[in-house]
Amino acid sequence: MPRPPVSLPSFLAQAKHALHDAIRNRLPITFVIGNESADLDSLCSAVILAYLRSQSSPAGSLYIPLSNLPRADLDIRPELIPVLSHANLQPSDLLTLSDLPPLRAIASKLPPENTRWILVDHNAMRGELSKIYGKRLVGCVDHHAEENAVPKDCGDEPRIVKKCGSCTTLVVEYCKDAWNKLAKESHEDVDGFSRELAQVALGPILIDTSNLGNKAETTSTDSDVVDYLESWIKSQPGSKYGRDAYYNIVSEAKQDIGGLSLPDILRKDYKQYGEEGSIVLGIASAVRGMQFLIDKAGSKEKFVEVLEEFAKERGLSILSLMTKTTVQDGFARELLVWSIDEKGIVAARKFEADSTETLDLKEWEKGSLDIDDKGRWLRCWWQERVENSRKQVAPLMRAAIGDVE
Ligand SMILES: [Mn+2]
Repeated sequence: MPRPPVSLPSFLAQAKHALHDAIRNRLPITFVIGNESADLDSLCSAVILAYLRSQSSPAGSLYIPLSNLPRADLDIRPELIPVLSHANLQPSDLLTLSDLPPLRAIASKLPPENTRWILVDHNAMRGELSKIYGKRLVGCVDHHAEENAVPKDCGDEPRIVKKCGSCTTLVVEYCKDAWNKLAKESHEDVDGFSRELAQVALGPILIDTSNLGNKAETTSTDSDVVDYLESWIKSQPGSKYGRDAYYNIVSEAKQDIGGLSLPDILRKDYKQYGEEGSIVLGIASAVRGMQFLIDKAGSKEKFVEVLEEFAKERGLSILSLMTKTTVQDGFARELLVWSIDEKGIVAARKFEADSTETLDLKEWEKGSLDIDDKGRWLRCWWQERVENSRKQVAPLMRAAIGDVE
């Protein structure tokens, strides 16, 4: 008789143990890792895919879900708490980069040839890990632009890159048959594991699609998967679940960045592109508006100083900051681009020339943040095409960089 699926907390404890064992004894291991912004979507996608693949693997293979961030950065993601709590999990139960050997020793303690990597919420590895493990990709499930880094034929592992509001939607869609089979075969506490998993999956999907309300991002697959997940929860007698209420709780936790410092807000949802020696671009995304962030810093001058320090610490040529804010007629986006070296300035100007129309960029507050010094260039705009998130803006910036490199 098939064994009942283990609970999510037990699964994560098993995964942690298996990872340490693999490091100690040089054993083969398969990771599922989200992108380096390590947002709710990335973190939950990795846990859900790894869990369902592990529980339904006939050979009993274990997939290790790895959150693409250092352990300390879990603290700046308060939105994890209301989502994970439904599965009796805390953020500290997640596996993070801090569970890996230190970078200087990683290639000997965790030899690339012993590892397989499945990417979720991205489809090309970046940063230090990619230099060591970038050739060990065996699958991906993602909703960003195709980067052709994962082999086309992934055999038994998924290779999905398709437009969707949330990567978690694609993970659930891919695993649905395995999930149904698992629930049917196991007689013990079926509703328990499915209900908990469904709550964890709903968190990022509702956040990424603005409660299925963002028409530009939401697809019919997102809505279908939300219906599927809610059917597990609602089948529970006495369930108090309400979609709006759940969305509001998670969304409020995510907006609650008042207690964070400006550098913490910048690194909370941050992605970096390009290698050392080339034009390195960083894009931070914030859930509050530019004026809130300026007030946080104290003044416009201090705000720019924090940006400059953040960019220098990371060796960036260009730092971009995307914000979301509310204005009279609803939701608005602001876009800031800050270049601190000559090659960055050339690329940033190229982006301005190419994308002002595409993104419908309009001068922000009479250009009061803009800088045109020797070796420093800053522009801040209202981005009137509010439907374009970093998913669309990053490729435009990277194309401008590619044109001048
Ligand atoms: Mn995503």
